[in-house]
Amino acid sequence: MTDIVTALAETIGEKSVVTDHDIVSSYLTDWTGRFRGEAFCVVRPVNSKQVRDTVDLAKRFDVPLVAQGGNTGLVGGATPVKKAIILSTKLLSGIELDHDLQLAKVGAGVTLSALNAEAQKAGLKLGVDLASRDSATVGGMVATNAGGIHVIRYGGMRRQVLGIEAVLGNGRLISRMEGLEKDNSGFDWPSILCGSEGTLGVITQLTLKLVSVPRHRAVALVALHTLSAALAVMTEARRRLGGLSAMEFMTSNGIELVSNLDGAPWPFNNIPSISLLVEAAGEDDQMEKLAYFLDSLEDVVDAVMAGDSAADGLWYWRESHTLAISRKGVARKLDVSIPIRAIPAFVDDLTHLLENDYQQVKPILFGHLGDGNIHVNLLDVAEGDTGIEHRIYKMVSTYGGSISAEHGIGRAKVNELALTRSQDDIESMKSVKSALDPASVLNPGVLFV
Ligand code: 2HG
Ligand code: ZN
Repeated sequence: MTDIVTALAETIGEKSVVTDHDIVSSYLTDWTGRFRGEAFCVVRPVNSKQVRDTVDLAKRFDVPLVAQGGNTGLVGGATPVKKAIILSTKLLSGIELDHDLQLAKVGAGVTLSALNAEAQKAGLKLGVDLASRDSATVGGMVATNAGGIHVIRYGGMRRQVLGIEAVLGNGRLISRMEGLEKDNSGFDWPSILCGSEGTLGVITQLTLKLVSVPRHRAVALVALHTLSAALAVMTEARRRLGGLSAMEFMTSNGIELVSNLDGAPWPFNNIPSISLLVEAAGEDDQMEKLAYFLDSLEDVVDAVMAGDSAADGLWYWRESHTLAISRKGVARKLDVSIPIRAIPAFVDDLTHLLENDYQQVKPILFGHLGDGNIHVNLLDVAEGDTGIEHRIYKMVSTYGGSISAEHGIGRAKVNELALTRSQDDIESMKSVKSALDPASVLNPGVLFV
């Protein structure tokens, strides 16, 4: 009997099916190094027809199919739970821009940086931005409904998608690529597929909205004593800082780790308990506006500012967190959403829990304050201890938050979903899954148990 690898090679061509052990193994570990999987081969389709053929064969041979973009996910969502075919979207790489309508038609495997490099020529960019921009693909960003650093201004990935093409698990090709701003002719496929983590369909192409690149920006790094003071700055910024485009917070543990990278000197004499990064962007010079805004604030211990290209120097402190943490070990990554007003109380409770029951654990908290999104990174958790995550997620649920703000559920949180989604909710999601992927070939073990 023909095996799946031979059938794939015969159908979509040997060149598109990789079996070389070293190459295949580079797809089998997630970015964090925490999740590993096994694969029969890696398929690299160059068009939607090859994707469809791959899905059909996965169904015929009853073999799981896992789509993978840049492999930058942090919850193991693109690393097979059961031995699978990995479908790499990397060669789905077309980019077509409509400058006047500010739209991009792109292959799912286009990286965010590649899209922005093209869009930049016309003074445009994608509204969503994140530190893994050089590797993260737009298909993966839609599949996980990525958020990033400018959600406060432009919204997350869901808000950027005007059209989608995907091969569903049932083998059907959905193509709604026209980029219609208005289309109420039934279910909205971008909404259904956004955040579905490769469990309903393989995204092949997208029509994305672009935004104008603001001519100027200014960034301030603000030293504060407390998170409540940071929330007060945010409330004021929302009210009075017209160009507000980012509001990110960091804590002293994280700044210390980034300092150890020796990439730049920390701009203050001391490391404050809270550092807030505030960015304003717009058509006119932003430095004066931001300085005026900062001057009007109480509770600011210290602040430094940088404009335009120098702003990246301050962003360095925020964007190097993930790397600096990974240099210290494999962290438990709890990307949680908390109702904004409850953030200080939640962080207090979390600190008490760790001080009382997990003294050896080193927490690093940072994230997108404007979105109520805290990246709780935990280093030095005892191997095999899942109780710590469960207790924190339970705490999140008592605050009315979500156990995943922007990274997804993946494999990492699959047993915790019921903490912040009801049984009716989960069963209804499962019904959608079995309608669109009846044989359950797409990414089994991710999102649902
Ligand atoms: C970020 O905001 C990313 O930098 C990664 O979402 C967060 O490493 C993390 O926990
Ligand atoms: Zn983030």
